[in-house]
Amino acid sequence: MTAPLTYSPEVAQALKDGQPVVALESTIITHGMPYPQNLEMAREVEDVIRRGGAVPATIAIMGGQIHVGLTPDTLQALAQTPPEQAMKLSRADLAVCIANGRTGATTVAATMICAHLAGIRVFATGGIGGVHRGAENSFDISADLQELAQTPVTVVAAGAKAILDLPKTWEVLETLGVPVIAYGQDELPAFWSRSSGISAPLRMDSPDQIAAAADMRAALGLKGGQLIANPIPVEAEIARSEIMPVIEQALAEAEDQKIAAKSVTPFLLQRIFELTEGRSLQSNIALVLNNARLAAEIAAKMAKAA
Ligand code: PSU
Repeated sequence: MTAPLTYSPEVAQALKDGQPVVALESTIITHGMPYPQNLEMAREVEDVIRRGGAVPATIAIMGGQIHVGLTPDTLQALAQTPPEQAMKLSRADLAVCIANGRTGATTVAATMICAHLAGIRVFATGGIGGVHRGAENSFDISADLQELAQTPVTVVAAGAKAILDLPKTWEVLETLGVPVIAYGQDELPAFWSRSSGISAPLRMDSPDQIAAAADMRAALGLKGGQLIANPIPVEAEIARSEIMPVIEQALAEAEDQKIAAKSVTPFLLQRIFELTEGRSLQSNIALVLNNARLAAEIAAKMAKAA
């Protein structure tokens, strides 16, 4: 039995020709942003990748298949699927969803698995999952971290989402042996803000360096990927001093309402959206586009080196 992969014609051709391809996830579409902004973001991000000279491959599970590259109609249908009708897939539930013919959106972890199966080495998203605040009691740690430790895909994100316990997230990544590389600055970014107050373990300043590091990891036989922490553009950022109280309020509400497990992140993103009157969503979209731009450049360097 082989993995049931269905490629869009554009992605199939690019992979066959060794052209640069960038994977994109679908949980950000179904669970991370409201309609219609999610659809606009998904379309724009694909355009940014095309303008960067690469081919976008948005990944989602439908009809017992892993779709790698979606048609415009499928993308629209996915963006309009209510979150409760699409499974939020990570490593644990990916196979169940495919085997049972259900519809599923891939998180960072599941997208990495599918991208690797398809032979795609670069993936752009907003922010990875990580160690949730209070994890010392809840044990809520995203499977995204383990995935970065075992699947060889370079993930471009604006850091981990700032709703998380960022210092603990970086500690776990270090323990797991994941290279965390800040792009163009010495400090780790914090999703909506460029700064986190935490210095980055590694720094790189060009797509060339990132592509070379990925190739070297493979040459050394080291498992796993690398995380590129790309700061949000200055004009789109929400300062830390401004966003932190909002995050605190959303977290307190989540605790009061006993929101748990996979619902925590979507709940917090939605509350922060309401509390910032939509600004957090504008920033989120801007950082995803910025990550897509860099991912396309990295994919181009990797394709050239191959
Ligand atoms: N980036 C965003 N918004 C999102 C996500 C990423 O800008 O909603 C999704 C990714 O799919 C990531 C998931 O894997 O959030 C993390 O969810 P959790 O914290 O439940 O592991």
